[in-house]
Amino acid sequence: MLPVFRDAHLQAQFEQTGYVVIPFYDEKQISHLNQFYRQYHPVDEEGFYASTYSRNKAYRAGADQEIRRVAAAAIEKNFQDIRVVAGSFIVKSPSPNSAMGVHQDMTLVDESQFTGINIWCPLVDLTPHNGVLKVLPGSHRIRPTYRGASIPDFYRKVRSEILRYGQPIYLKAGQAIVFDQSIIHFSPPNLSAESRIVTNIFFTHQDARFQIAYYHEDMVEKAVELFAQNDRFIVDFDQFGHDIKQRPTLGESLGEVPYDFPELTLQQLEERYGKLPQLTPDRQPSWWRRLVQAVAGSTKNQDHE
Ligand SMILES: O=C(O)CCC(=O)C(=O)O
Repeated sequence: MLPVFRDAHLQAQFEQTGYVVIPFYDEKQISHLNQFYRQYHPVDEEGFYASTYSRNKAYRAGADQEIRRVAAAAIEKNFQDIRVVAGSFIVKSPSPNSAMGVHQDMTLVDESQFTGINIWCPLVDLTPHNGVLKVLPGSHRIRPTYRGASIPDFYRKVRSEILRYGQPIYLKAGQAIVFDQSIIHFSPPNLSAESRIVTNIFFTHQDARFQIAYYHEDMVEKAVELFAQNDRFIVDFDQFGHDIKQRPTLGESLGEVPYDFPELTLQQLEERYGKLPQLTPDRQPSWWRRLVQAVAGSTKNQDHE
């Protein structure tokens, strides 16, 4: 990929594992962003909620602008030749229903040349109980795909195993994980007493153009249709939180490519990550059992930035 980190070691680590951890906000910035979020949300939404889901464009745009403004110095310090596309809040209010299932983020750029990257930064310390992000290291390299809420995931048969392979990234407030959007990731529910507020900033190389993908399962030759999008896409796209599985109503169709992503098997997963020990039912935490039930046979149905 074209380098985007100023530090060559971070760039190499990012390419190898699909993520790195960096210091990002200081205490003043954390406190400011908390207050900013609270102006819009004196009361949190139920469970998992991203500002990109909101139908309120003023809120989506306001969050975007303020998060970018506050993060500008840290972005400048760490990255080069990039285009910052969107900032958003991702919040998990305390609820057993706030888990985010196993997924990769939707395709947003031409990944044969570029990488879509998230800077995901919590405003609270993460613990095993408040919705820590878990990643499958190196999974961005398993195979190239097009991804989107309408497109079947290539790892759909091994979702429950992936839940066990996931590595928690215990960030302190203000530390960020910078991850390749194609890494497989998920997060357990927030079972603590406080909301887990995160800012997410999506960026890519300055030369990348946006494209999203939609799956035509009704066609005889199953196909993925690509749609070019302009730079306002993430803020302007209304379908994120609502009809994300429908054919996009925004953007210009670039035509179709065949859908051809072989499914990941348990054997392949074990070859990469080693065999898992047997898990007896009494050793399964209750949130894990719920998450397994929730993801069994389903896909992440609300993609977002
Ligand atoms: O905030 C979370 O817990 C999950 C976020 C996530 O999966 C994403 O940004 O794609």
